[in-house]
Formats: sequence, structure tokens, C-alpha cells
Amino acid sequence: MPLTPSYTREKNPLDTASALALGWLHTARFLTTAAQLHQLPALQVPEIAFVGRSNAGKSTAINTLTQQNRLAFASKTPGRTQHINLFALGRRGQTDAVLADLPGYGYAAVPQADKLRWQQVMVNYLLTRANLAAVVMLCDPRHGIKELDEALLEVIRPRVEQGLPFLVLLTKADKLNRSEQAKALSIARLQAGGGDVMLFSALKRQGVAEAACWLRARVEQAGGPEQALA
Ligand SMILES: Nc1nc2c(ncn2[C@@H]2O[C@H](COP(=O)(O)OP(=O)(O)OP(=O)(O)O)[C@@H](O)[C@H]2O)c(=O)[nH]1
Ligand SMILES: [Mg+2]
Repeated sequence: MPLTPSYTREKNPLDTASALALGWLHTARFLTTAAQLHQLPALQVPEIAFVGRSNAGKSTAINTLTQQNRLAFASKTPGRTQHINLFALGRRGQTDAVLADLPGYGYAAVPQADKLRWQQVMVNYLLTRANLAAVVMLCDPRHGIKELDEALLEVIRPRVEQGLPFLVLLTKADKLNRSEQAKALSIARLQAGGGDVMLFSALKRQGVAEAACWLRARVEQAGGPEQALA
């Protein structure tokens, strides 16, 4: 039996997997923006959508995961992301996956007509986007999964039941102490309807490697080109 080379023995496989996933996410670059669904390009590569209430931390999570401060536009002003913004991933200029930053819902100061229009765009996106490979719902655990989040879970339930991977990312975990984090995690697990749940903090970099590995695994599962992922 051949001896295991020392470099494979010394490296922790989990560290290797997260370094690979984070390196891959770091290749992210802006692809396009669309105010309406029909303006989105039809793509063949797996796409992972980031959804959640306004101010939940979607854009910040994308910036943290891609290790790029200004990729997605994060802001103290809720309702800032008003378009679907796509970011391409892949080495050597190839695109082997796409991240989609969707406009947040539930921001009170947005006029009702705009809110309804956006909810419709979101619902249509989630139901019809052919290359959708996974959904990440970001949720501020201090508020929990609210009615609009539940409505969105209902919308995607048929696709989740057909195997669409789904992750609830409990953001801003730095605002909670350990026992509050544990409680938020168990409540969200009950509500997530079969999806995965993780704690995440952009500030403390908590859960970043774990979420990065989750994203990469979903793209591999969806059959992203292997040579580009290596
Ligand atoms: N303490 C803390 N604050 C965070 C974290 N993530 C995001 N924030 C803050 O939350 C606010 C909203 O973050 P965004 O990333 O812009 O939220 P969004 O979900 O993209 O919001 P919309 O684009 O309005 O839908 C900003 O002030 C961020 O700095 C985190 O992990 N910890
Ligand atoms: Mg945003």
C-alpha cells in the first residue's frame, strides 16, 4: 500500500475545502443588473439567489463571502438593492456559476405599488429561473423568520420538495450572545422546512468558511464544469 504523502497527512481536509471554496468565491465579478425579469440573460450555469428582508445583510454577505468590499452595494439605508444584480464566478475568466443579489422585501418606506411589483418579480424569478441551483435566505435572527419570509418559503416549497437546495443564513450573529445564537439556530431549524441553517457574521467572520463550502458544494452538485472548479 503506498504511503500517504506527508502534505496530504498534514493538511486538514476541512481547511483545504474552505480555502478552495473561498478562493473560488473571490473570483466574483459584476455580470449584469436587471430591473425586470425579462432583462436577465438566460444562463446555462448554476445560479444561487440571495433573498431576504431589506437590511438583512444580503449584500454584505456577498461581499464577505467573495472577500470584496465593494462588489455588492451594502448600505445603512434599507431598500438600497432595487435590481437583481448578478455576479459571475469562475477562474481564468470562465463563468461556472452566478450569484444573484435580490432586492430586499418588507421595507416600510417603499411605496406599496413598488413593493407589490417587486414581490411579483421575486416570485416569478424564484418560480421560473431555469438555472436556479440554490436559494440562500438571509434573516436577522433578532427578528426571526417573519411573515414575508414565510410567504417566500411557501413560494419555493414545491421547488425545495423537488430537490432545490435551500439555506437559511442567520446574519449579524455578532449581535447575539452564545445562548441566543443557539436558540435562534434551533428556532430557525424548525421553521426552515428542510433547509439547512447556519449562523453568520460578516463582522466577526463567523460561518464564512462554512457558508462558502455550502455554496461550492451546491454548484458542484448542480454540475458546474469540473475543470473550472478544480
Ligand atoms: N453587526 C453586523 N452588521 C451587519 C452584518 N451584516 C450586515 N450588517 C449591516 O446591516 C446593514 C444592512 O446590510 P446590507 O448588506 O446592505 O443589507 P441588504 O440585505 O443587502 O439590504 P437591502 O439591499 O436593502 O435589501 C448594513 O448597515 C450592514 O453594515 C453583520 O454580520 N454584523
Ligand atoms: Mg442589498
